[in-house]
Amino acid sequence: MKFPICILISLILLTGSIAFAQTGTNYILLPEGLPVDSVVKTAAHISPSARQAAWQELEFTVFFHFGINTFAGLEWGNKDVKTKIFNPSELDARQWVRTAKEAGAKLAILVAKHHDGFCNWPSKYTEYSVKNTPWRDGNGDLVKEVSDACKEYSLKFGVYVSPWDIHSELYGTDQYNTYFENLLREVLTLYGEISEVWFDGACGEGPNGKKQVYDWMGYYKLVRELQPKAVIAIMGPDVRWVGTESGYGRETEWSVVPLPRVSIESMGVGSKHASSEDIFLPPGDMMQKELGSDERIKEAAGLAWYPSEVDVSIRPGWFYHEKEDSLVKSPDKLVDIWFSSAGRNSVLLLNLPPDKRGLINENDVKSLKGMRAILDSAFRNNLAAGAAIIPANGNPKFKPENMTDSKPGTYWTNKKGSKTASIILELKQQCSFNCLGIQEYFRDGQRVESFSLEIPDGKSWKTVASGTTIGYKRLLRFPTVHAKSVRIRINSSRDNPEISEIGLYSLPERLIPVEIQK
Ligand code: FUL
Ligand code: CA
Repeated sequence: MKFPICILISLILLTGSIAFAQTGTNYILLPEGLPVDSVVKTAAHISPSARQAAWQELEFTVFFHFGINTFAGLEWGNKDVKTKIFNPSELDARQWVRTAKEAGAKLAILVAKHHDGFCNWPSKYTEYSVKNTPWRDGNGDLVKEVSDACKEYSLKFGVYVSPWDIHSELYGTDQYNTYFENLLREVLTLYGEISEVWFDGACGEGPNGKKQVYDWMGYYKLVRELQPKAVIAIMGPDVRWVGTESGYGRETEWSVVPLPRVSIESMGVGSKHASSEDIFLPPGDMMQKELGSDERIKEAAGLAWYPSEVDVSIRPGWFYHEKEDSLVKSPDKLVDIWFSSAGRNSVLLLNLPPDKRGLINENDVKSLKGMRAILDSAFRNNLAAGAAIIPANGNPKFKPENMTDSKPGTYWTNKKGSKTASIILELKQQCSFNCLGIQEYFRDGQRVESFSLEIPDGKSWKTVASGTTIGYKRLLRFPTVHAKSVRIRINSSRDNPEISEIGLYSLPERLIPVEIQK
C-alpha cells in the first residue's frame, strides 16, 4: 500500500472528501454516507499498484496446463492415478515458450500443481511428484525447465499452484496449510523471479472426504515476502477473474470495484497485526453483469483497483486430450477472443496444453501462427498516426499528439473538472477503416463512462461506433467507413478523461462480427 489506511481515513473524515486524489492508491476505505458523486470521483482516482500496472501492460499471457492429468486423460485427476504414467517422450519446454513468444505472449504461467496434487517439480515434501516418474529417470524438474526457457526467451514466468489437493492425506487438517506453504515456498524460491501466482478458488474434498479451510492471508503474505513483484491472481488481491472461461469479457469493464466489509476486515485493519500490504480476500461473486458501475459502488465500504483477467483454453479442455485435436480454436476465433478480452480492458490468458509427447501440438501452433499474422497485419498500420489533432477545451500542458505517439505513457487531457471531450482528427488522407483502438492513461485511474466515434455527414457528424468504458485498452469494430476526418467524443467521464492512445485500423471484413455488420 502506498498510503497507510489510518491516514487515508483521517483525511476523509477531516476534509469530508477524498483529499488524496493526486497521490494515488490502489484501494481505499470509504466512510459511511459519502454522497454518490464523491464515491464516483474517488473511484476515478484509485490507480493500479506498480505490480498491477506492469501486469496490465502485458495484454497477452499464456497458461501451460500439463501434469499427470495429461497422461490420465482427466481434467481434475483422482487419488488413484499413479505417478508412473507420467512419461512425456519428447518434452521440450523451449518449444512451449518459443511458441508462446512467437504468438506475442509476454508471460507464461505453468501449472506447478493442479487439483490432483501432483507436483511438476521434485518437492521434498511429497512423493507424488516428477521425482517418482520414468521421465528423465526421475531427475526431471518441469518448473525449472519452463522457467529457464522463459529466461532464455525473455518471457515473464508465473505459476499456478492449486490449494485444492485430491491426493494429500493432510488435506482437511491444519497441517495441510503448513504443507501447502512449504510447497509454495519451494516454488517461490527455487526458480528466480515469478511475476504471477495464480490461485484457483476451488475447494473440493480431499482423499479423506474432508474439506480444507485455506489460510489465504498466510499464503498471500508468503508471496509478498518471497516474490514482492508478483501479482496474486483470481483467489488473490491483485488480479480478478473476469467471471467466465469463454474468452469473452464484459463490454463495460471497470477496474475499480467495490470492496465489501468482509474483505476489508480480512486485512486486519485497526489491529496491531494489520498487514502493511494491500492484501484482502477477493470480494465475492465475479460473475455478475457489471461489477464497478455507479450503482454497485455507491454504497461500498471501500473501493479497490482489481482488474480483470480473461482465461480461456485454445481447446475445450484445460489439459490435452487427443480426441480434442480437431477442436482447436481457429485463428479467426482467437482473434475474436482477442478483441473481446485484450480489447475490453482485460488481460488475455490463453491456455496452451502440451500433449503427451510434451510438445505444443502442431494444430495449436498452426492456429496461434494464424492469429498472430492477422493481428500483426491489422495493427501494423495506424491510420491515425500523423493526423492533425484538434481537441476542444484542452489543457495546454498536454500535447494532443501524445494520443498518437504509440506510447501508452504519454497522454492528453482537458481542463480540470471537464468530464466530456471532443477530439477531431484530420487524417493525412481519405482512409477506409473499421476498427478504433483507444486507451486511457490508466496509471492515473479509469474514468471514461461513454464515448463515440463519428465521421462527417454533410454538415454535421454521424456516429459510427460507440462504447462505454475504455480503461487500459478498448477495441471497437464497426462496418467499414471511408473518411478523412473523424471525431472522438467522450460523452461522460468520472473526472477529466486522460487519453493516452487513439488508433484507426482496417481489418478484413470477415473479422467484423455479423451482429455489428447489421
Ligand atoms: C479452473 C480449474 O478447475 C481448471 O481445471 C483450470 O485449471 C482453470 C484455469 O481453473 O477453475
Ligand atoms: Ca501516448
